This record gives sequence, C-alpha cells and structure tokens, in this order.
Amino acid sequence: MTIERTKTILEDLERTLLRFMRKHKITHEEYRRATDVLVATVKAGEESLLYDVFFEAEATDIGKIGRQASAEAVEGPFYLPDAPKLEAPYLLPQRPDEAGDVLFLRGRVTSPDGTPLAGVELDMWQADAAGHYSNIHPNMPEWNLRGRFHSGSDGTFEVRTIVPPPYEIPKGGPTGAVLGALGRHCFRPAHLHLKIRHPEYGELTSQLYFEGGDYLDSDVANAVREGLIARLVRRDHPEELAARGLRKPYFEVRFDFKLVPRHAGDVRRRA
Ligand code: MBD
Ligand code: FE
Repeated sequence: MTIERTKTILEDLERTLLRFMRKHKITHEEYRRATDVLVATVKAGEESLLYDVFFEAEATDIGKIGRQASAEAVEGPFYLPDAPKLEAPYLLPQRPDEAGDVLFLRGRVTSPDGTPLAGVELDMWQADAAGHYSNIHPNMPEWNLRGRFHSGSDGTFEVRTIVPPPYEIPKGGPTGAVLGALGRHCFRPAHLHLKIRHPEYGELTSQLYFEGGDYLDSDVANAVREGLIARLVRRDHPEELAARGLRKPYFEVRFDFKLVPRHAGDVRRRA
C-alpha cells in the first residue's frame, strides 16, 4: 500500500463518515457509545472478530476479482501463523479423547490446467466439538486442531481431524451485543479453515462447509461461497472401519484445490 493510496483512502473514509454523521444527526452521546463499543472489543479480545464478521468477506471478494484459483473465503479472526508441522500420516493435534466424529479430509491440489502440485503446504485450523479455537479460547491444549501438512508427489493429501460444529459468536461480548441490536443470530455454519501455499503459486485462503449443514444460508459473517460446500460422507461398513482402525462410524470429505501461478494469470495487480 503506497503512501498516496493510504492518503486517498483515509481522506475518503473521513468524508464518508462525516457525511454519515450529519445524515443521521449523530449526537455526542451516540458517538461516545460507538467508540466505547470499539474499545470494549479490544478489552474482550474481540477486535478482529467484530470487523471480520461485518467487513472481511467484502475485502476477500474484491481481492478475488479476476483470479481463477479455487473459491476463497475469509481468514477470520482466529488464524495463527506457525502452527505445528505434522508428520504423515497426518492427524491434526488433538486430545486423546477429542470429542466429535472422526473426519478424514482428502483431495488433490493442482494448477489450473490440472497438473498435480507436490509439496504444497496446507495450513489448517478449526473449532473443536464445543465450538472453541485453541490459543484463543481458554482451557484448551495449545495448537489443538491446528497444523500444517503437505501434498504428496501426486498432489494428493489426507488429514484426520473431527467434524466441527457450527460456530457461535459469544453472545455476552461486544460483538454479540452489536449482532443482538441488529436482531441477527450469532452463528456461522460448521467450517474448516485452510491456507494453501506453494512457493510458485498464489497463496489461497479458504474454508470448507458441509452440504445440508445449518446456517449455510445465513452465515453471520456472510462468508459461504459457491463451490466451497463439500459432501460429508458417512462410513460405517465394518471393512472400512477395520481399514481405518476405528470402532465408530467416521466421515470423509473430498475436496480438490486449484492454485494459480504467482505471477502469470494473477491479474489482481491491475494498473
Ligand atoms: C469464526 O470462526 C470465523 O471463521 C469468522 C470468519 C468469524 C467469526 C468466527
Ligand atoms: Fe472460523
């Protein structure tokens, strides 16, 4: 972001907000109420939660214009860099008795022409069965259900995790209060977060959702996009269970990702 662009945007933001204040005849009391909400989000650790719920999807969609990679979705407020590097066979770090149904996510990463991409890093994070993210919510093992793994020589990957539940934004915090004032519910549909990286390809930030899941049509963060809703397949055949060494039925999701080369084909950098 150049100094010039920063100045242009800040000046327009200021003009836009001043016009908005005059339009609604915002009183000093109302103004102070608004700044108090912003301060409260920081105190509650919700500063990015509030903004991401309302505005991040728009920025993600704008960034996507003209790209031919797989559909993207917001990063959200709970991504953390430097998640543990996993060893194959990949298992997202979890408690020995992690609640929730076992889920195997597998697929293939390719370039737009279908060439398999080996050595792609998949950086994945998600909520546990109680809807909590590790290193964010208290009383969870560090890095629980967060990890980085790689595609193999044929571009395929597989990781074992659990099926996440819908995520509910805390109703008691400032973000919940704003949503409550708007008469909106606080739910996001169940989702898996992924960042997908290869040195020669543009980084992809996305999420996967599950067909038939609740809140797909009313995501509080408005981040569900076509092409990101995967089918959860239930496996309960004794042979399948034996092959996986499991005693309870489990689920599988298959999802393929396309990356576009970092320079060619990335028309994001328009003049
Ligand atoms: C989440 O888990 C999330 O992914 C987003 C985008 C917003 C709030 C909570
Ligand atoms: Fe999330």
